[in-house]
Amino acid sequence: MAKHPNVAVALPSRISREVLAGLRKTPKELSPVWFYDETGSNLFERICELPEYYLTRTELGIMREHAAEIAADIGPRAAIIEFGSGSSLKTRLLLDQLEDPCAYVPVDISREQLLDAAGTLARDYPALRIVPICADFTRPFEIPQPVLSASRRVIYFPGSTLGNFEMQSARELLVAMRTLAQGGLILVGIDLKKDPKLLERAYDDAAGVTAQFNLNALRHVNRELHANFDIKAFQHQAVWKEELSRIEMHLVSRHHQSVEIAGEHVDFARGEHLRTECCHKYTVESFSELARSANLQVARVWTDANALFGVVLLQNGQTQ
Ligand code: AVJ
Repeated sequence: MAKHPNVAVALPSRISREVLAGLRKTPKELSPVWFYDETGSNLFERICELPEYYLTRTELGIMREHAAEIAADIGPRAAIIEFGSGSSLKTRLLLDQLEDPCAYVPVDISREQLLDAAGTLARDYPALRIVPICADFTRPFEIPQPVLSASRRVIYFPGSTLGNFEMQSARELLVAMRTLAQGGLILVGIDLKKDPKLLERAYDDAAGVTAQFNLNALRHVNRELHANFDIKAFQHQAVWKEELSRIEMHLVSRHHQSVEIAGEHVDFARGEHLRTECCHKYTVESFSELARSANLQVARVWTDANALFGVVLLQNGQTQ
C-alpha cells in the first residue's frame, strides 16, 4: 500500500473499521492476512524450514512421490487454477508431470509475489501459458480466455490454507471452487489431525520464529493503520481446541494496556487473548463430510507414511 500513495488515502478507513470490529469482539480477533507483509512472508518461509513445522516438507514429499499419479488422474490439456499461489513450488512438481497443460492461472492477492513467481515459472516453462490473476480468491474473479479452451479445469489449493477458514466459510469456498471448476477437479492440501503435542510444537517452535511471525502482525497493523501496539507487551501462544479440531494462534496481553488504532482506543486486560489465526485439522472422514456438504466427493487421497498430511482430489458430487 505504501507504494501506491493514491490508493492509501481511500483504503485505510474500511480496513481500519474491519480491524477495529475484530478487536471489539469478545474474544478479540485479527485476520491472519496481517501476517503477510514482506517481513511476515520471509518469516513464513523460515517457518516452512523449521524441524517442528512438518506441513510444507510433508506436502512436498507427497507431491514428489505421487505427482505422476495425480497428473494421470487429471489427464491432458488441463488448465490449473491455483488459489493463493505464493511461490508456486508445489505446482512445479505437478506441472512437471502433466500432459500438455493448457494454462496455469496463479491467483494471489500479493501482486509482487504473484508476478515474481509467474516470471520465474515462465522462464522454466516456456511452452506453458501463464496467466496470473491478482485477486482475493474468496471473491469472484474473471476467468481468462486460455482457460475457456481447456479440456478440464483443475483448482489447486495446496498448503492447508483451507484449514484457516471456519467450517461455513470453508464450505462456501469449496462450493465456489466447484462452480469455477465446471465439472472439473479440485486438488487440495489438508493437514491431518494428530497428537496435539506435535501440533503445539509446530505452531510454537523452539527457535521462536512462529512467535515472531505472530507478533509481526501487530507491527504490520502499526505501520498500515497508524496504531501503537507495544510488541513487547504481547506473548505468542498456540492453543489446541479439541472440540473444534483446530490449533489457534493467540497473542496474550502481558499487562493492562490501551492501544490506539486509527485514532480510536482499544483496551486489553492483563492476560487477555487476541486470536490471530485458526488452523483446522481434519481426518479423511471429517474432510470427506465437509466436501459432501459442498456437493463434492473425494476421488482419491494421497498421504505420507505417517499420515501427517493429505493431498485430496475432489470431484463433483453429481457425477457419480
Ligand atoms: C499458511 C495457513 C497453512 O496454518 O499452518 C504457520 C500458517 N501459521 N504457522 C498454517 C502458519 C503459523 C499456515 N498456513
